[in-house]
Amino acid sequence: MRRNQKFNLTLKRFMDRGPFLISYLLFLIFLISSCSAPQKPASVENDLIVVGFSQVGSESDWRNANTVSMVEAFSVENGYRLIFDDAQQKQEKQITAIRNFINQAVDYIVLAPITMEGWDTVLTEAKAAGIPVIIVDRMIDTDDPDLFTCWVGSDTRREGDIAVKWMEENLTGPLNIVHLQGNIGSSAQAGRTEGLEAGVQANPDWELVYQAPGDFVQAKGQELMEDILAKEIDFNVIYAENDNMAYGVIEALEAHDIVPGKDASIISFDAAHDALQLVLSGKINLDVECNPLHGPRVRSLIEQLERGETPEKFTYVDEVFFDATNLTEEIITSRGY
Ligand code: GZL
Repeated sequence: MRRNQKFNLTLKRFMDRGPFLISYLLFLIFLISSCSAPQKPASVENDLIVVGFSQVGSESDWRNANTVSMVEAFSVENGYRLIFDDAQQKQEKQITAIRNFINQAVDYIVLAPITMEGWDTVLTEAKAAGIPVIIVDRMIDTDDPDLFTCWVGSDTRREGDIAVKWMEENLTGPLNIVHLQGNIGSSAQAGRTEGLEAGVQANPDWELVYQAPGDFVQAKGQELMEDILAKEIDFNVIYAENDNMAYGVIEALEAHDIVPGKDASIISFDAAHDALQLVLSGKINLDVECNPLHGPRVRSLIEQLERGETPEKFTYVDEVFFDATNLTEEIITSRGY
């Protein structure tokens, strides 16, 4: 549906809502016309592609880098007006944001879903409104693939498999593994957990001695590590499902004179800048990349759709891993996050 058709639809909805809204609209027009601030010429505003982006939150270095990438991609200079919503890690806030985007008749909805379940109802509303939905980063679980146009993100099960293969090749068993998980029910947590649990099944001298959700948050990672130390659980490997939880683990270990990366091996995910510095310093033994720079990727998908093309339904990002053998300061400074 074109933007002017949407405008008519929105106007109809507006007019149907009675005289109150009409007088409110007249008040708003008066208010805007009396503002002295220079307004962009209507022709420019009208030609911008309006994108409503529902972001998970700001829980990690990864998430913040993802937000910056999206904001930079959907700039006015690039021909977009971005309506950004930070859901503060609450699915209900994401659902509300999507409904607001529908009411504003945006041209595209981009959703970074905090969890896999619970999207069918609101995405059905978006479909009924004729607004294409692009899913970015994590996956959703739905029986109706027509509820979203396309998806771009990481294969987190593959990330877990990369970590397990590295552990098999570089760590000598028996391994007593502490497992700190991300948001339970997110595809990022599910994939990395599945990878580790398959590794434990395949290696008889590996044992999961502790498993708990740290929600991808540094403070929770530190809290869980303190709990493990207080319980005097015997461990020699920590598998943290993101860098921020690994930062918290390292703080707790060092507060107890335990040398991270040596007294206990640390496996992490994301490969954020600060974490790669910790790989260089030997405090993190392996960091599996999960690339957050999705802004240009999502913009490319939208531009295909604007040209009337049909993008791939699923686009996976190529990712690598970093350890002491393949990481340099130059690589760290050359990376975008
Ligand atoms: C991964 C992404 C995860 C990161 C965390 O695709 O969803 O969420 O690994 C982030 O750092 O919080």
